Parts: sequence; C-alpha cells; structure tokens
Amino acid sequence: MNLLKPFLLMMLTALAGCEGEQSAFVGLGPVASRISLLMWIMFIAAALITVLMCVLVFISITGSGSWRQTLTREKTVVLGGIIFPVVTLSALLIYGFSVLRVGEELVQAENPVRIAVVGEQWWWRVIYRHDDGRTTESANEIRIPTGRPVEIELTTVDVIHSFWLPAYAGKVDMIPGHTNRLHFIADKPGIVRGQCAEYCGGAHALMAFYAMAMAPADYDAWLAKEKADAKPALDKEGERLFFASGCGGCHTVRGTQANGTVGPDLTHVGSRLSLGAGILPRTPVSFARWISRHQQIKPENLMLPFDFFSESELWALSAYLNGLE
Ligand code: HEC
Ligand SMILES: [Cu+2]
Repeated sequence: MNLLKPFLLMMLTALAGCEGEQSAFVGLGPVASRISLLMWIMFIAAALITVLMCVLVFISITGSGSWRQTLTREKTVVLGGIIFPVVTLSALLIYGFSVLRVGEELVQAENPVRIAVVGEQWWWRVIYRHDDGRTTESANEIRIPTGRPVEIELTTVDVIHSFWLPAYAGKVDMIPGHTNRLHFIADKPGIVRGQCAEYCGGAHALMAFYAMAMAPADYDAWLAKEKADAKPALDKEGERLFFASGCGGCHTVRGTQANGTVGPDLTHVGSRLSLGAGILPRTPVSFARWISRHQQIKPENLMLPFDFFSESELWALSAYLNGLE
C-alpha cells in the first residue's frame, strides 16, 4: 500500500499553524521579532549540526581507515564533543538572555500601559490599571495602544497557567503566589489570538483570548467607554431574567446590583470579540448558545448549567447581553 499520499495529506494539516493570528513566525513588534530571530538562529544551527553529525556517522561506518582513525583521536573527541558544544551553547545562552531583556529595557525607557491578567480555570480576568490608581475590569480580551510599551502582570488564582501571545510577546507562566511580568510593543493595529499554554485541567484546550492593538486615539476612546458603567438595558425582559436567574451572583455588570466575581465581568460584553474565552464569536446567537449549552460547548467550565430557558427567554437574555456594549 502506498502510504506516501496519506502521509503528505496529514502533514498538510500542520500548515494550519502558519496562519498569522497565532503564529510564532509572525512577529508584530520588536520583542516578538527578536524572539522569532532567535528561533530561526536555533533552528538553522540545529539543522546544520544534524547534517554534520549524519555525515560523520556515515564516514565512521563506510569511510577509509585513515578517516575513521582521525575521528577516534582524543583530540577530535575533545574538540567536537566538549569544546564545540560548550562554546556554541554558551554563546546561545548569552544571546538568549539579551533577547529576554529587550522588553524590560523598552518599558524602563517609558511609562508603560499596565494591564494585569489573572488566569482562572478556564478564562482570563483582565484588569486595566489607570494612572490615577483606579482599575477597570474586563475579561478574555486585551486591548492595547500601538507604539507604546505594554507591561502585563501575570498571576493566577488557582493552578499554573501559561500566557502565550506569540505575535507580540512569546510565553510566560502564571504561577500561584507569584507575579510574572511580560513586556512588549505592538507595531500596528490588528487582532491576534493567544492561548493558555500550560495544561490546567478540564477545559484547558478551550482557554484562549484575543488581543487587539488600536491606534492610540482609538484606544483612549475605547478605554473611556470601557471605564464607564453599563448602558441602560436594551431589552427589559432580558434584564429581568438576568437578575431573576441569579446570573449577578457570579457576574458583575457595573452600575447594576450584579456584582459577582466568580465569572467574567459582563459590563461591556456586547463589545467584545468572543465568548467563553475565545471559543465562540460574540454574536446574539452565541449568547443564546452559550447560556443554554455551555457545558457541551466548553465541557467542565465552572458556570452553572442553565438549560431550562425557553427559546424566547434565551433571545431576550441574549438581546440584553449583546446590548451591553
Ligand atoms: C456559578 C457562577 C455562574 C453563574 C450563576 C452564571 N455564570 Fe456565566 N460564567 C461563569 C463562569 C465561571 C464563566 C467562564 C466560563 C469559561 O469560559 O470557562 C461564565 C461565562 C459566561 C459568559 C461568557 C463571558 C465571556 O467573557 O466570555 C456569559 C455571556 C455568561 N457567563 C452569562 C451568564 C448568564 C446569562 C447567567 C445567568 C443565566 C450566568 N452566566 C450565570 C459563572 C457563572
Ligand atoms: Cu491551561
């Protein structure tokens, strides 16, 4: 049986990883570009060394006597087996450290935009820190201005998660009881995707987020809107159902009596890109799907099941939530 075709077809699926929105090959800022350069240097050097090793193995098996003798000399072993790896790995280590520091240097040079991201099973709490010391909470989406250094404080309230945003900044773990920091700059406006990169239990594979870089003026306008309390409800029946069903026990809608902190802040959920931590596009129908079937869409997530609403109740709830722009 010819296995080549199925094998090639299978390999084609790997190309899906080349799509730009969550790719380590697409560096959209100075920090990510340095990281992808480091990756290429390591990849090409490792490929060259592999080829060299194959040639040496081939010579040691089939080569003439004098070649084989040269290879087994003590000098060859010391040079190729100790000195060469020590020198190349040390050089790589020093270069690697210098890449890691790029972000910190950028941030020290200027007052950065500060955002705290808290890993929760299985979504992201996002807190914008303002210059006056106040904060604004949101979730599952990070908005940043272009051209300004950004500092992300990374913590977790439960297990270890890992914040991975390849297009801008690489990957840093979120460790219980410890704050890690990630620094980067986004060059131009755009939307990219990030994901949790450390297994954190049941719905780990469905714990993603979007990052949106905006021109500074657009960002300021958006942030002013995000700081404000929720708009008056567009759908009164949906609002009534939201409060009567106890949603406010777990979710906050600023400006209303809903002040739960177990789940994502929903004050401006109607202007976000996704629902369920990057899993569904944020549309009216997604709200209805999420509320009625979230345990099928994202198994094991920590929202209580609400599979008893009628269709018209679901539409009312989704009109209310989608209107929370
Ligand atoms: C027991 C606490 C709890 C209750 C009660 C609850 N939720 Fe949730 N909700 C959560 C959690 C936790 C998540 C995050 C799930 C995830 O993505 O892992 C969530 C996510 C959501 C999301 C997606 C938000 C986002 O940013 O992606 C919506 C919309 C939502 N809930 C609406 C509701 C509505 C409407 C009700 C009432 C009918 C409700 N929730 C009741 C805990 C709760
Ligand atoms: Cu995870």
